[in-house]
Amino acid sequence: MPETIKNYINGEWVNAVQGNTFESRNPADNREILGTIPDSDHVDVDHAVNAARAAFRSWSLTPAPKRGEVLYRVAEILVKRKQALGELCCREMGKVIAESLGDVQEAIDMAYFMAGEGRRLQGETIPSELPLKDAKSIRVPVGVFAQITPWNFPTAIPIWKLAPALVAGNTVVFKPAEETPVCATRLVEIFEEAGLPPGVLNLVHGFGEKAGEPLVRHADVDGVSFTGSNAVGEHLAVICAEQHKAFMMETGGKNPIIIMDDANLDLAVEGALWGAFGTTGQRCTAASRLIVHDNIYDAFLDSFTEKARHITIGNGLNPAHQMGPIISKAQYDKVLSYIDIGQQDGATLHLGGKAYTKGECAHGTFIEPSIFTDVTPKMRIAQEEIFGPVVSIIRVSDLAEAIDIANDIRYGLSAAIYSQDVNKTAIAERDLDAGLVYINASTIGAEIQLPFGGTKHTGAGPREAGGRGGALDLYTKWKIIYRDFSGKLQKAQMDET
Ligand code: UN1
Repeated sequence: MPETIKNYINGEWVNAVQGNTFESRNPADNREILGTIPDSDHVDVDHAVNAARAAFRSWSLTPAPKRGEVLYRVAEILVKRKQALGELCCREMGKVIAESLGDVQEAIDMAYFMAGEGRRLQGETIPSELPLKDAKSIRVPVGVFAQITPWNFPTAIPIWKLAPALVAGNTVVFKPAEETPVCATRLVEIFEEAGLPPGVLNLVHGFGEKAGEPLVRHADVDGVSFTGSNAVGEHLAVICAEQHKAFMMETGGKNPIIIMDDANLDLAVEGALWGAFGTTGQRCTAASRLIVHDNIYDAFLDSFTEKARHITIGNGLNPAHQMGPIISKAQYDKVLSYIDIGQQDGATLHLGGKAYTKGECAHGTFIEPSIFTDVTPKMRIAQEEIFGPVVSIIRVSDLAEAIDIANDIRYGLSAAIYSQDVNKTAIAERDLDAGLVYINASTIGAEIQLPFGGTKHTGAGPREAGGRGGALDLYTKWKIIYRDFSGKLQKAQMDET
């Protein structure tokens, strides 16, 4: 029997008011239904926002270190449940168990990190230009936040958003991806268990048009944090601009790895495999373009292809499997259509390119690791985000050409270079236009204590993760306090002292 999942509003677990539901299924085996999920609409959203609004004053006045202590307890519970949450992530999202456990670990890291922010959250004291007067800046919470999260990191990304929002004193309505609602529910249960007061965090399940958009548009929502597609993000950005809402979006990537002729070849091959096929290519940080120097091209391609051919595909709960399924039939169709587009545009399908349906995999949405060669930089497969196990290899003859091609896309999330020449890596570090640059490492593996996000069409607004310079810049606004204790009228810019 699939579990009956509920919304969480004002500390109560409730069905959607209209009583409609949808199912969450295992993408590795679509016969397995993980839960029956409330298909919420604007009425449920309204209840959740009202609860968040009502809880805001008292939560914002709770001392930040106390708010941080709730997150500390969340982290402790996540540690205890890591295995169970990892297995659930694997069943609901499909990524292999080692990566699913990594997803939970990233959530743990963030919960501990933001718990500590409860004892920092500092502003500055700055000298006044006048005597007997002082000045300081303090961070204050923004208000009620709508947080809309993707399915590809069903544990980590919700905590990336929830932990900084809550420690900063905001209240939240959380609308998780419709593909991974059971994972989201387990997380909210943990916040409840950790002692978060009713109304501070509310969970509304459902789909973008019926639940997500009314949430973003709601007059009582002060800020929106969205991770997902560019199309949706850009649509929400317009709404938030019109309504003067705090906003951040983290959207697409088309991340390159440059492999120079002086690279450590084995290391570069390993990094390229991990970047291209880790998480079945379903990371916004996935490496979908390999920009390879002419002199090392054949050796690289041989080794890379050989290893990609041996990647084991299947249900991620089996630790022998290295690559799991594509999240949904819609994504699966999209990835296969890009494989057609690549061939129509004249690239050579060098490996893979087909659905993988052996044995039990016939019940899931699996695609083989797929490699395109003879790719030119302007082809659609080299420009557009595919979000699947498809990588394009582009041949170059020097570093300047490699960097130009790396930057010649609308995105700028992550970029990497493999080279043992310190001068070349320093130039790449300077010139790669991306929010994250990796030297002799793959495009994936960002750590939560540093800001995460990118340039150009990859996102807008403050960065995710990190502390100051990152998420806290979204979840707090500055208030500047001037205090005059001279007992007389002093005029800035005019009084001679
Ligand atoms: C994402 O793909 O949306 O660096 C996030 C990484 C992970 C986060 C990825 N730590 O790949």
